[in-house]
Amino acid sequence: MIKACIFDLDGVIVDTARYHFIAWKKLAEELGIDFTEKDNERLKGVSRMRSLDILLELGSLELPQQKKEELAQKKNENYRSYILKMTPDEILPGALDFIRELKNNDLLIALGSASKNAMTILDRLELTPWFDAIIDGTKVSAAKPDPEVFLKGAEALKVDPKNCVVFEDAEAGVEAALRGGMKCVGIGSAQTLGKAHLVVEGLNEMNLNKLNQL
Ligand code: B16
Ligand code: MG
Repeated sequence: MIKACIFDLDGVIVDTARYHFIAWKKLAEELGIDFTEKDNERLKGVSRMRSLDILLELGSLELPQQKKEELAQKKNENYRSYILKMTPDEILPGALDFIRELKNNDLLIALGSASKNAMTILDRLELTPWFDAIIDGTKVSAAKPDPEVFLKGAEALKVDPKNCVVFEDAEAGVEAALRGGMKCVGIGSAQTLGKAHLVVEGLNEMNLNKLNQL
């Protein structure tokens, strides 16, 4: 029986990937690295530092830790200049309706995101009050596919992992949910998210009926 839903943020509730892309692209240009939208796909669901490592690998650049921290901070400041301008119009289709349906039926909801900017984004989207628990990149030490972020979500909600469903757009996130003993709905293509119990294109395709059939 499903008692709680845990949502990833980027790619599930909102599409921040384009802002991440603009900010990483600017940094790449400054470093003389060629960085395409296809390369950006590899950064989805991955932590900020790991994203920078992937970018540097693309340019065959090796830098000392302190320099890497400076660059990650620079990228984040640029990225934040975009997310600070976000509005509730940017909530992905169907997300708010589905959240509303869950709450109307007494299900609990949590956020399980790798982003350290998740609170800012939820506030900008005016979604914060809907969440019973928020676990973001500031509260976890192990990145997806480690299940830590989702297990902490279940724990905060006081719900057994087997009664939780995770919504995820990244392959590593699907794996994290399954490793945590939870049900998982993949958001995106069945080709990459095939291990999930169900794959849909977006939350606009979800409803309580489908949830209860998982
Ligand atoms: P930040 P999610 C992830 O969020 C993004 O998909 C990923 O591209 C980003 O690098 C990561 O958050 C860290 O974000 O730089 O804001 O801490 O999909 O787990 O909600
Ligand atoms: Mg994501």
